[in-house]
Amino acid sequence: MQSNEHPYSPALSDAQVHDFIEHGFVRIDDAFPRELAAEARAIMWRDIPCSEHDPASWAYPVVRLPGYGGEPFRTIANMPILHAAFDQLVGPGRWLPRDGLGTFPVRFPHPDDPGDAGWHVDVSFPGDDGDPNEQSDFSAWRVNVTSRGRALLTLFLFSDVGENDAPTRIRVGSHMDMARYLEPAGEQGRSHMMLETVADHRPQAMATGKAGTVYICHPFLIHAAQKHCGTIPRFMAQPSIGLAEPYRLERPDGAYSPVEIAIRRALDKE
Ligand SMILES: O=C(O)CCC(=O)C(=O)O
Repeated sequence: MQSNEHPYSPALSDAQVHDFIEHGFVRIDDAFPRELAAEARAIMWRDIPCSEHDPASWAYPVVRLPGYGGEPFRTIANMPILHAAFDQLVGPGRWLPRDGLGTFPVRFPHPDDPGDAGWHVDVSFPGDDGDPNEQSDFSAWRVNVTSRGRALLTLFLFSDVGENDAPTRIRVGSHMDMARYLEPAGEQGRSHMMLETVADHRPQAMATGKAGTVYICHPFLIHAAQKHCGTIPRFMAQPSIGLAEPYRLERPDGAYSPVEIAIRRALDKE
């Protein structure tokens, strides 16, 4: 496991950091090599119950593959440009490097609704009333205003994703609305959130790009999957980046990260 104790040189320009604070995400092209994306897809096709070369066999709108560790996933998760960006957005030493990437929702061109395309943020902790033996039941998991347990949401594109290829939909700037929605719930945060209408006035962006593109998102960014209307299956991982120490909305030394600055701005703290 690579350590993140030594800061990298900056990967993002000041303008990109500013955009991250305002819009809630930043896109990094060529964050990892296309060749590694192809290698990873070949591994994943072995676990998919249909044939890569026979579209007639694509019987499902979405197949969720379990998390992958090992190569090439470990290398992709730990590209220096990504670590450098995490340093800039979260703070050196404040986030946890990953061994691999989490689950992959692989989306296929298919007439059926995928059934999992609602607007949401990813939940990040089980809550004190959760059954410790049922940690895999995410239905009661929570999010709070300091994003306990989650530094960032990331979207790693493993196939070329155009407008028709089920790009993840993003409500631009919705992380600000989400911060305001979470603040009254305090430390315990919220679960079972219905976010269809939260930030629905915001413009939408699509997480398109070539294989090798990574979107780094504020943990409160409201996003949604969508039906695949193209021709090539879409491969994407959406791992969370964990926190090495909690985010803080009050720091005596004023050393706020861009993630914290966005939350503070939403709450009129700066
Ligand atoms: O597949 C996508 O585009 C997004 C999926 C997603 O956000 C999720 O599964 O939580």
